[in-house]
Amino acid sequence: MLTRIDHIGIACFDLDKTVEFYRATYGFEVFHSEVNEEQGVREAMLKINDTSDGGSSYLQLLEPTREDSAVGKWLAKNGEGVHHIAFGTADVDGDAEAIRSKDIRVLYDEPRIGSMGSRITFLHPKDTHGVLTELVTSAKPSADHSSAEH
Ligand code: CMX
Ligand code: CO
Repeated sequence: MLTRIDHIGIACFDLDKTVEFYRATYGFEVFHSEVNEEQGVREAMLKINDTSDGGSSYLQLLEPTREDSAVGKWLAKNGEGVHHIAFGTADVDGDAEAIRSKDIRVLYDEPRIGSMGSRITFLHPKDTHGVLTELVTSAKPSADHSSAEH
């Protein structure tokens, strides 16, 4: 079950300048930052709030590490802006399979590693009314306690 907006992914050309914009304009601070080579991004997670399912909601600021990455290609075509939305779930495997059975393309056979050790997968934007959609199960044990047993 999808129980929160885990994050909104925002593509930018310069992560440090964009982080500074969000800090100076809204007061949001970096909660976590990392490079994910598999996804081809340098990213900063800005925590917005905790959620009633035991998880949290973030903004995910994304700078490509290479031009041929998903974010690099998207930026070259569209410029900066909202790149994807991510829903949080206790059971990314089960939810991805349920969605796949509705003939919506799930991009990975098995979830991959995302921010902060989470497990992630994506739905093809051409099958979701134009919105690149990510599903996330947080690595944090206290998060998503509504859990896979349902
Ligand atoms: N939102 C909406 N539509 C998108 C899109 C996006 N973010 N990215 C691509 N598209 C559209 C394109 O506009 C294009 O449409 P048209 O054919 O009508 O022009 C179509 O999808 C194909 O796009 P493309 O530029 O040829 O790109 P690819 O097919 O090579 O890749 C996708 C598209 C979704 C498969 C790829 O972006 C992907 O694998 N994304 C998942 C991984 C990812 O985004 N990682 C970065 C974030 C990591 C994280 O969140 O942790
Ligand atoms: Co994301």
